[in-house]
Amino acid sequence: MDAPDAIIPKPVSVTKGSGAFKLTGDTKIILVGDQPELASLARHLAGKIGPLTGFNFVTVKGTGNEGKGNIYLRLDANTAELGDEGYTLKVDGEMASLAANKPAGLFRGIQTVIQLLPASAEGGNWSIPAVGISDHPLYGYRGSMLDVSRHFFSVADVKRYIDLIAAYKMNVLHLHLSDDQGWRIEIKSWPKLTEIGGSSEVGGAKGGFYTQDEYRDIVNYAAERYITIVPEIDMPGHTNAALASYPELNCNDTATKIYTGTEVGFSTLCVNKDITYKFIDDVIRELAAMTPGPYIHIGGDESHATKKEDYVTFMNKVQPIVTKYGKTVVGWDEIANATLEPNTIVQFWADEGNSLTAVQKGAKVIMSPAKKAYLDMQYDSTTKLGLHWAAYIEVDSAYAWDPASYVKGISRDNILGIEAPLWSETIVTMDDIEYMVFPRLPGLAEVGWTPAGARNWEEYRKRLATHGPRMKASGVDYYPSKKVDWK
Ligand code: TNX
Repeated sequence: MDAPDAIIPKPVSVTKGSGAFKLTGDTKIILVGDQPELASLARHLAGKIGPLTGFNFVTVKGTGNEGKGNIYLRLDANTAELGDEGYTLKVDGEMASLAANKPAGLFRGIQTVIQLLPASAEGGNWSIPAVGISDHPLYGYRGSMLDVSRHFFSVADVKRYIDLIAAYKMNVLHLHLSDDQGWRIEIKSWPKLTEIGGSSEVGGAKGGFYTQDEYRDIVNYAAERYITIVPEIDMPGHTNAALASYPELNCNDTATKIYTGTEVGFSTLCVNKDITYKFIDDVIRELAAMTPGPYIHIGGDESHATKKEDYVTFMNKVQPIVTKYGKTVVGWDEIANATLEPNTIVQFWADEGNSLTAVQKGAKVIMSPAKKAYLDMQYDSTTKLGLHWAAYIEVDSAYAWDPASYVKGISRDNILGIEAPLWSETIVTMDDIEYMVFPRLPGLAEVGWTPAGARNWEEYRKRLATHGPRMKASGVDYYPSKKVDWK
């Protein structure tokens, strides 16, 4: 299969030309425009294709008329109709020109350029096939979630995860920063959250947490890849780590014990105490101050230990705290039972009724159906890692669904985008992450990028097969599904 036919996610329009542009040691990356972001985009491209090809790509500013033999990166208002992440790419026998209205579009286009190069080249023939591409995403929110609470993952692991999802043009990483088993973000006004609540994880190992500087480092690393970090503090349930850290957050003023199991639904903040809202205000204030992105996720799932009326009272009090600090609320679908703030976003995971209620209340929805998008679900009954309470999800099942017709009554206009969460009850190492996430994530990235009418499993599985060597070259331990004839 020719490289232009194998791009994931599938571009909106691809026209193949004849011939190819051969990269050499003399190929320059030429930046057309004065915007400072161009330099870091060029560094990103050179940082990927330099080590791949062994060439040292010199980056220079130019006019665009430097002629053949070069790769051009250009910010161009003429591509505005393709949106903030759209781009055009023109490759002929002499040069490659990437243009976009915004830096994010150039970053997405760079991923296409990388995929047009072979994963390895015999005889050093590093050529980009002649092609014209015009491309832009269907949904503005295309993300994945990493549960760093059940098992903690290092800053280096999170950065690697960011790189892996960036290659498939995802633009959101949701970090599940607190749960019963661990509190993973430093809050300076409540230091025991990490001292006690961050000291353990599922199975009883050491756990860990991100200092505020480390969190900012993750945020910046993601931003350089045009990825927004969405931090989640899950509440009022899934809060044992906080309840173990501070007795006053419990209704009986007694701290709970550290929890290292995997049950859900047993913990709750004390909804009727003022200190609870002081605590939340402090946490959200500090979190908002270190989060440039627009969203703060307040969880709200499986609060089985909270009375229903208490849950509604709680969510009605907490949403305004988030908006007070200038952020938009995101919550799991149960939050639809509360009065929703005007911009609150609801993340569908299990309950269609809740999600329909949200839409009826005017909320936008993030589609994360557990039966399709949950990366912790096992592929089949022989998979050693993962769970299967929602479904077994083979690679074809994760791919072959349409967010805009999955729930009757929720259509394109109601949907902000899609997100594929990886819960980590059974996930301990980066290798575990890679095995569960790949190869399903590229398909889910395409679900968010490419219109459903342009997607079909039989065609996609052939494209995915050609990504085997690419994943291998990146050291990704993917699950070699029998549904794909791997190359
Ligand atoms: C349900 S999904 C949960 C998580 C678990 C997950 C395991 C959601 C909002 N809550 O607490 O980790 O199932 O698949």
